This record gives sequence, structure tokens and C-alpha cells, in this order.
Amino acid sequence: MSSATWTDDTAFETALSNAAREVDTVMDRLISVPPGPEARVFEAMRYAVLGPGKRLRPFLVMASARLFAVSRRSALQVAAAVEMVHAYSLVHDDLPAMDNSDLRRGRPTCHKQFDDATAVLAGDGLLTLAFEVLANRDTHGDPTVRCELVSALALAAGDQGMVGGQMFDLIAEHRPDLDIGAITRLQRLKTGALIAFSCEAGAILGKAPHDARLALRGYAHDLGLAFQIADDLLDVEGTPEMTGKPVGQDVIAGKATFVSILGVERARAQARLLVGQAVAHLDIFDANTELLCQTARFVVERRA
Ligand code: GRG
Repeated sequence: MSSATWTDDTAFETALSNAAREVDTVMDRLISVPPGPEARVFEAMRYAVLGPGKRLRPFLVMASARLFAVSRRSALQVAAAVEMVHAYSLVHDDLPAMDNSDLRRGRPTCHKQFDDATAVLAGDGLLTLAFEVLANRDTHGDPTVRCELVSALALAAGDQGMVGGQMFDLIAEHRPDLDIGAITRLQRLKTGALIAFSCEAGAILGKAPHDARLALRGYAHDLGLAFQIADDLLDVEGTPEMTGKPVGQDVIAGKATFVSILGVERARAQARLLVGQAVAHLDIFDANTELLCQTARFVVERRA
């Protein structure tokens, strides 16, 4: 385990909610509703991105940026961009053509609140706006850094990352025989890639050396898998009141998951092992790793 100190849970939760508030303020500013008929898509974008949620990916951006003394303003811009991509993925994932979900973050899904076509456009709008934000001078003074952020987010969100993972997941619904290696690859693409971008973003903004980036990539890899195992556990053990979304979906669909393959107890043990491994990757840093250490623990102990 890393030598980093662990502050108490209350301090961590306060840091998480403070960062969420700050990033929401930035997103609120970035998405204002114009007059005219197009207002509806802006309202749907705001509904999707400003609704309740943990803002875990923005927090990872802020926590990794802290390692390299990156300005809060730069980190918040990237944090907002990554949350927009995350919110777009949830909106599209909930559509009738994909998961066909009515409930997300304890509220009607975007297509239920608006309509299918508006939800498709809201997702498209959020994805596009994320890149506009990264390319903006406010994000970083150095255009090379901005270009690297754009490229890294495109890789994480696109066909070699989240989109590829989502395709794999849709196909996996008909493949209950998938083994642990296949499930690990699926989740690395579907949820891990965006989590990895969030962790590496601080290093990109801070022009950090290669070994620092590698360490963050290792941390993110283990964290992403632990996050997914926790999500699979919540699908089995949680309630819609706790998670704000339907539960038991994987079992109903007969999908292969970490929990269906390993069982509840081994899956939980594996998640805790991954947290230890994630934290160990941070040993190369001299200071400021507490938030990342605590995030790893939070990810497996969370109840939502
Ligand atoms: C549609 C291209 C496209 C991709 C969708 C990420 C994803 C791919 C779908 C989400 C479906 C899902 C429930 C995945 C499990 C892991 C996950 C991303 C959970 C939701 O993230 P949280 O727990 O949610 O961070 P909040 O609401 O707190 O932001």
C-alpha cells in the first residue's frame, strides 16, 4: 500500500462534493440556452449533464492535476469536458435502441423527459461541445497541450475506447459464455478508457514525464476494473433507490459479468485487491496522492 496518508471519509466526501459543485458551475456557464427553436436541445443537454451524479471522472481530473500543480481553471475545463462525454454516453446508452432505460440518476432518462430524437441530439451536442472546450484557449495556453488533450479524449471515447466497448457489450448480451479475459477487455474499453483519460489528463496538462503518465495509466487501469466490479455488485445487491437506475438488469439479460463469473464474494475480494494495486502505482509520487488513494477506496465501497 502506498505511503500516502488517508484523511477521513468526511473530508473526502467534502472534497468530492466541492469539486462537483465547481465543475457544475463551469458546465452551467458553458451550456446556456439560446432563444429560438434550438433551445430544446440545450435544455436536454443541461438536463443530462447537470443532473445528480457523482462527478467521479471530473474528480479524477482534478486529483491528477493536483499532482502537477496544474491551475484549477485548466483542470476544471477538462473536468467539464470529460463529464460531458460521460453524460452523452449515458443518454445514448439509455435509448430504446440500446438499454431502453426509463430511470437514470433517480430521474426519468433524457429520452423520457424529452423524446428520442432530442436525446440523440443532446448526446451529440454534449460530445461535440466537449472537444470545443478542450480546443479552447481557456483550457491551456499551449496549443500542443490542447491538441494532446483532444487526441487523447478522442481515443478514449471513440471506436478504440468507449464506442468500441459499447459495441462489444451489445454483442456480449447474446454471449453468456464470455470468459473473464473477454469481460476484462470489454470493460477496459467501455468504462476504463474514459476513466484512464480522466487520470492521465492531469499529466497532460502538467506536461508530466513519461514515468508519471505510466504510473497514472496503471492506477487508472486497476481503478477502472474495480469500478466496474463494484457496478456489477450494485446491479446484484443494490436497489433503484440507492443507485438511481434499474438494477438486476444483467441477471435478467443473462449477461456474463465479473459477478456472474466470480460470484459475489470473490468479485468483492478482487475489487479490493485491485484498489491495493491501484494505490501502489502512486508510490512514485512524493506528495498529493491522498485524493487519488481515497477515490480508489470510494469506488469499491460506494453504494450508488
Ligand atoms: C453509448 C457510446 C455509448 C457508450 C455507452 C459508459 C457506457 C457506454 C454506458 C453506461 C452504462 C453503464 C451503466 C455502465 C456501467 C458503468 C458506468 C459507466 C456507470 C455509470 O457511471 P457512474 O456510476 O454514474 O459514474 P454517475 O451517474 O454517478 O455519473
